[in-house]
Amino acid sequence: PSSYKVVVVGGGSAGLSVASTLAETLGNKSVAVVEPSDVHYYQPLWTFVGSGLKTFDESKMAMSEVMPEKAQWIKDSVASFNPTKNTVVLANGESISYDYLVVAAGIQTNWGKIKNLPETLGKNGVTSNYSAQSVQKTDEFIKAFKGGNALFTMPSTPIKCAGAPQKIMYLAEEQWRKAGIRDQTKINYFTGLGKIFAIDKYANELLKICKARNLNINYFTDLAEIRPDSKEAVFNVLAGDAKGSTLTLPYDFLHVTPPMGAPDFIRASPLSNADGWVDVNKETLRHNKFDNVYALGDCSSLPTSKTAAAITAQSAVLKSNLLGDIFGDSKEVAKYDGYTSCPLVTGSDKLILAEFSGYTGQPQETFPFDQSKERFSTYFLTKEIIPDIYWKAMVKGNWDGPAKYRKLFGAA
Ligand code: FAD
Ligand code: UQ1
Repeated sequence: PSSYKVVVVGGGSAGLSVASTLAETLGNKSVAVVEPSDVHYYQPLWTFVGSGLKTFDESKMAMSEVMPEKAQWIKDSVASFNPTKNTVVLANGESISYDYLVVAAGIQTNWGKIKNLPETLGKNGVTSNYSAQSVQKTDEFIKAFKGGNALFTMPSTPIKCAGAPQKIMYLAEEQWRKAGIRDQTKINYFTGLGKIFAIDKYANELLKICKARNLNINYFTDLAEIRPDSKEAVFNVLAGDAKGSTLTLPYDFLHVTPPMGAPDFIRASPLSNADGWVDVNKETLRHNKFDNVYALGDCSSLPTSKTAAAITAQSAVLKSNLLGDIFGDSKEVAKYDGYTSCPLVTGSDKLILAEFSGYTGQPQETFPFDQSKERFSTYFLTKEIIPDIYWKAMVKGNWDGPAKYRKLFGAA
């Protein structure tokens, strides 16, 4: 069987940001990346693609272009893990052994958990920014909309980028207002959770925007079924007096954020915790049972909000600790502080840049101004500068996130 110093599972945002540095440091063919996809997506751009502000092509790159030159790309999926034998088994049955393992396989979108969603997605006004197959339909359906009932959903499960389900609502509302059909349009947001955003500083501002723009927020309501023939959406009511009942609403436009969860092959493995995520120490990113295993990004148990921005800080910590293991140096153990960020786009020229620690629940803002206020500067940064940072630095292993700028600007 083939053998590598480090095997990285997944060539997404997390996998590449780690594999690039490791391959560069450890040399030719010491690092393997197991990744089945031909295409790498910069998914944060999909909010902009779904509202016609960026093209789909700008969100993708051939995997062969972004795969680190000195890494061995194994174009297959991992089917199972044998951490006691230091091997992974591929879908093709082949076994690969490693000295160190990094798991970065992302989160699984569970479309099938909503009745009739797989067959209705991308048709008759039903769409989602959460799939490469339907994100362009969002833009098409927003522009074709002639008024009526528009629904936007957010599930009760953990998801990647917890702000994205509402960002597209703000962008759609703006378009419908500009098209002169706003007074013929009712907009409802349904969330399975009890808050619009986890951190109050940002939630309070978002609620003001919803009120001012007549966006109706419904809490503890979880999409369960789509009835394409009658164009109705059925929600489970999760709390309150009507708990246990269902709510049925007609729709003319429906943006769905599907339930998500740990990937099945991780959940079924010895690496997972009770919830299915790779069970790592929240500061060191080292596995809680297997010392030579690390994880980061959306598939990890790290108890913070799942974003690419969070990975910028996580990858720096992981690389420092893993290279410390390999070279046996006694430098200080690096610790992740839970940093994450969600650029909450609220219009085609403004944004609230939420930055916080999921561990403390406190804001961790980079810039010396109040980021909870809508601004053009942070919109421009997110739309025009951060994508460049992503392609030119992050996937090459050279972006550790904004922590050093935060310090430069004087924050603690
Ligand atoms: P991914 O980037 O999803 O990569 C996982 C990789 O693992 C994939 O390439 C996949 O093919 C591979 N894989 C899966 N299964 C296997 C297997 N069995 N074997 C081998 N490989 C496998 N983040 C932000 O920071 N800011 C934003 O504004 C933002 N907006 C978003 C908007 C939308 C609509 C979406 C969908 C996401 C957004 N995100 C945002 C979240 C961000 O895209 C993710 O958090 C990030 O991509 C996670 O990186 P990852 O490497 O963990 O997973
Ligand atoms: C970031 O570094 C990053 O990764 C490249 C993102 O992913 C899309 C982000 O959304 C954000 C906000 C950051 C943070 C960067 C700065 C400059 C605040």
